[in-house]
Amino acid sequence: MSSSSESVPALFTPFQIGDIAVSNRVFMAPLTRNRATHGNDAPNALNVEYYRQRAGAGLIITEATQISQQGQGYVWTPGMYTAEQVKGWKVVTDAVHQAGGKIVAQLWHVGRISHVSLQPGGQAPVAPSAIPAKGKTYIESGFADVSPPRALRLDELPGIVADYVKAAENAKAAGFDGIEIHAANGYLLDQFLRDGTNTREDAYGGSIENRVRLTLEVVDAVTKVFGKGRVGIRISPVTPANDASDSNPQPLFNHLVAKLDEAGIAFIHVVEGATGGPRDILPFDYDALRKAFKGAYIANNGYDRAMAIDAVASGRADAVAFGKLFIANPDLVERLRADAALNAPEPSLFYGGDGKGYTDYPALADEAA
Ligand code: 8OZ
Repeated sequence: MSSSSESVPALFTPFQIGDIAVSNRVFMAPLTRNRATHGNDAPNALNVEYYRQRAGAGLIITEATQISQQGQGYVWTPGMYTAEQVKGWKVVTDAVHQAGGKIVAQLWHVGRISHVSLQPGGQAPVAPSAIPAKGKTYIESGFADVSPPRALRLDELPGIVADYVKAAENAKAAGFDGIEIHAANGYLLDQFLRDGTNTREDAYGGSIENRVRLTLEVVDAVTKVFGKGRVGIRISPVTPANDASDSNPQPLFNHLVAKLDEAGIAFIHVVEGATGGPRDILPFDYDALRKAFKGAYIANNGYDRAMAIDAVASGRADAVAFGKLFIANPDLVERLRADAALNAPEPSLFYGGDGKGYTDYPALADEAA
């Protein structure tokens, strides 16, 4: 190996993720910020500035974006189902591309993690089974308990898949480089995957083969829109987020990832451990997923510079997605490359509000000025 290739860690080198060429392997994780336009949940000029500032990421994965009103669970999260939302996103993707970045949209249905005030007609949120989650959501008036869900009927599931397809078509029209299916963190697809939330007795519940069915149908359907080289998925095999649980996650996720490999999609994005929390909450063999999948493996959760450099250098991951560090450091790639000091994120400003704690974190260049 030449000395120059030894001096630049692979983390900072270009990579081809499916059909998407990225300039480095420091990715921006999806981050819910609740700053879409009030009233229509369309991205706005403030959101454009936020993403433009972070275009140095090898790949930006947008904040979770609902595929339908039924798929919304928190106030002021952006959607991908109206013309106004697509128009707003187009300005975001243009800005990121102009700044040399790449961006995929994370497509989201919250399932039971919602509140009647956010649902069409004030109806109950939907879920695989009518099992309420212990937890809170955030609505216009502040934190509220999530509303008890109703079980989706078998004849409603094609409509859910159709909503993903429509959202994928919209994401394509909005200029995204691809999409990430959100199948993590206890939202709808994860509720189908894991047996703590799925007690169905039809073809979508019971066996592992049945519980992965809806996720695989969604993957198959959106792949027809974007092509398999521009589709990825986020999973979180052991996270307890949103009251999620499974009695035996290793065979479940081994099977899912083997099927995703057959589908030939571009990447799996894996939340290792408890989302935003301890990495070692439960034993799980992530390398088994890595080995079962020929596409790219994006690692996430609690990585620092040394861990990320090691994960990519060792081949354990192709890229690492950073969340909180990207909130506070718009030029995170440059800072990590230079081993420069990092700004600390301000958690009280994560969800909702204006540019404070959103677009006002300084880049190194601003600090020098
Ligand atoms: C934090 C607050 C609200 C939603 C996730 C989409 O955990 C989220 C989320 C995170 O995937």
